[in-house]
Amino acid sequence: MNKLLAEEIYYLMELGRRFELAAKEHYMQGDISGFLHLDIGQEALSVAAMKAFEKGDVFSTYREHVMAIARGIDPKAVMAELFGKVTGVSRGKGGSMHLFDPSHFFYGGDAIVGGHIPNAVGCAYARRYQGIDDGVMVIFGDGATNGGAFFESLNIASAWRLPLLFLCENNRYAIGTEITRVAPFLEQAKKAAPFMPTVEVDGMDAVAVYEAVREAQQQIQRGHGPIFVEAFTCRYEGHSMSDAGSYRSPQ
Ligand SMILES: Cc1ncc(C[n+]2csc(CCOP(=O)(O)OP(=O)(O)O)c2C)c(N)n1
Ligand SMILES: [Mg+2]
Repeated sequence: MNKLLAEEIYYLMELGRRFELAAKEHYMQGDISGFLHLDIGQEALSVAAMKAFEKGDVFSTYREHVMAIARGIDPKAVMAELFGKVTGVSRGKGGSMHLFDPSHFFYGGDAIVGGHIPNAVGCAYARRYQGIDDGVMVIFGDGATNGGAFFESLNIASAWRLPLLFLCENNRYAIGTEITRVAPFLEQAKKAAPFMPTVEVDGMDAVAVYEAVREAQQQIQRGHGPIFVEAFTCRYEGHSMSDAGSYRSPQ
């Protein structure tokens, strides 16, 4: 990675952290209503994945403010969306969980855990039909891999060899549930392994994430079908602003 890109990634991580801290403050003051899920701790993963996957379509979870900013969406439009203003990226109708901007090929933000994965499968199918080969990336948490929509998506994306990059942000928790209480193993890539190549990476290492996502995008662009990247990360805050996070030790 060259110095300029490394500096840009660091700048975006720092901007993302400050954005999230400002959002937290405004939430506590009552300026922002509804749900608010902060990305604090996971910025290396969010920023590096976006910078690596610069061209192509992106579908994400509700923990997506930093991704939207790293995608190139104006931070002011993201913050305005949290405030429910018409100047927001989704015209104030989406809120924190539904940042949506087709001009940046960024389709959310989705409040339904795993609900956006089949949407990304459909998009990958459409893009191949259209002859556009940039690829599609879908980002989801470890908890989403326990849902039926996830397995159905692995199945059909694999059967049809779709240009789809599955990116799992494994922060070990689905709200207060530690992943190994509801899955037989920590590594969720094992669920995808029968269907497609899998890669595991340290999600706290921006350079490693950048390289893994870039390489994965090149693979799907070659028409070899989908690929699964799992990045291990850590959210430092509670699941959302309504979670005190008392079920975890500081360690
Ligand atoms: C279908 C569905 N079931 C349950 C919920 C409630 N819910 C919201 S977030 C969440 C945890 C998801 O955890 P994970 O996928 O690991 O993402 P993370 O929040 O850790 O980024 C749950 C169960 C939901 N929004 N949608
Ligand atoms: Mg999780």
